[in-house]
Amino acid sequence: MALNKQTLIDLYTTMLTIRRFEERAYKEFFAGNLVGFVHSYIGQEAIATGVCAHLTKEDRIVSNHRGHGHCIAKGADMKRMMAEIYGKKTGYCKGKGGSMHIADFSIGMLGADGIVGAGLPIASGAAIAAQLEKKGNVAVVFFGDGACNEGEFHEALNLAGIYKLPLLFVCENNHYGVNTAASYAMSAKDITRIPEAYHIKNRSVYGNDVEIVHQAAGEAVALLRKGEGPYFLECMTYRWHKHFLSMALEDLRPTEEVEAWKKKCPVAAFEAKLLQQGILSRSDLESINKKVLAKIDEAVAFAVESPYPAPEDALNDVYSA
Ligand SMILES: Cc1ncc(C[n+]2csc(CCOP(=O)(O)OP(=O)(O)O)c2C)c(N)n1
Ligand SMILES: [Mg+2]
Repeated sequence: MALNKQTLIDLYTTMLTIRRFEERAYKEFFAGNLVGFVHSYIGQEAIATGVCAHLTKEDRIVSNHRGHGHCIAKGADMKRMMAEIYGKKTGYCKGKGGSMHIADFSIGMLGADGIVGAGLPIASGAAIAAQLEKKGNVAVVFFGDGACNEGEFHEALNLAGIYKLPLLFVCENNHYGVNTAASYAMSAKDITRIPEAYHIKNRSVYGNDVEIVHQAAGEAVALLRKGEGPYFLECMTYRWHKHFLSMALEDLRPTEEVEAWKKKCPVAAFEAKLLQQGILSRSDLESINKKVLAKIDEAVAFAVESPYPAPEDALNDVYSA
C-alpha cells in the first residue's frame, strides 16, 4: 500500500535526524569533546526509522551498543542524549552511562546495552509484560548479526516461541561483528533458518530501503498486536564507519566493499525517490535539513553548557552486582 505524503516526510525527517546526529557525534568525538565509546549508526538509519514508525510510547524497545538511531526513532530527547555522550550531569544517566546506556522508560526505550546479546532476554521480559497487560502492546529488540552467536539469542527465541510472545526480533545484519565477517563467525549461513527452526515467522529484507523496512515491520507488528507473535525480521545493511569511533581501531573490511555499500546510502536513495516522485522539492529538503541541524546545534549547546557530575556524586546512581 502506498504511504501518504506525511508518513513519507516523517520517515525522511527521522532518517535525516539520525544521520545528522551521528555526523555531529563523529565530529565532536574526533575533536576530543566526547567521553567513552561511540558506535556510529550511519548507514543503518532506515531500520530504526522503518520499525519505530509503527510503535507507540507504550510499546517497549531494547537496543544494543549501536543505539543512537533507536533512541531517536523512538522519540528520545536529543539534548539529554547529547549531554549523556558528553558525560554531563543533564544526560539521560546523569553523564555516568555514556552512549551505550541511554534509556528513557517514559517513551518505552528500555535501554541500550554494551553486552552483545544481553538485550534479548530483557526484551523477552518486556514482551511477557505486554502479554500480561493485554493492551495489544508489543516489544521490539534490535541486535546485530554478531548477537545471533550468543546463547541468550537462542534462549530468547525459544521463550518467545513457546509463550507466543508479542516480540519483534530485528536483526540488523551489517555483515560484521567488529572486523569478523558473519560468513566466517556464523555456522548457520542464513540467519532466518534459525527462527524457522524455532517455528517463528520470519522474513529477510533489504534494510537500506526505509519503505521496504516500514512495510515489513508494519505487517509484523500487526500480527503481534493480534496475538500472532513472535516475529523475526532480518534487515540486510552495512555500517559506514569502523566498529566504534577511534583513532586506534583498524577497519579491516575491504575498502571496495565499504565504498560499494556507501553508494547504497539509505538517506540519499530515499531523498532521490521523494524528489523524483514530486513528494518534496529541493527547497523542501533544504528546509527540513535546516530544521534538523538547528535541533542538533541546540542539543550540542545544551550539552556544552551543562555541568559535569560532581566528584562527590561519583557513587550515587551507580549499581554493581
Ligand atoms: C558478550 C560480549 N562479547 C563481546 C563483546 C565485544 N563486542 C562489542 S560489539 C561486538 C560486535 C557485535 O557485532 P554485531 O552484534 O553484529 O553488532 P554491530 O556492531 O555489527 O552493530 C563485540 C564482539 C561484548 N561487548 N559483549
Ligand atoms: Mg554486525
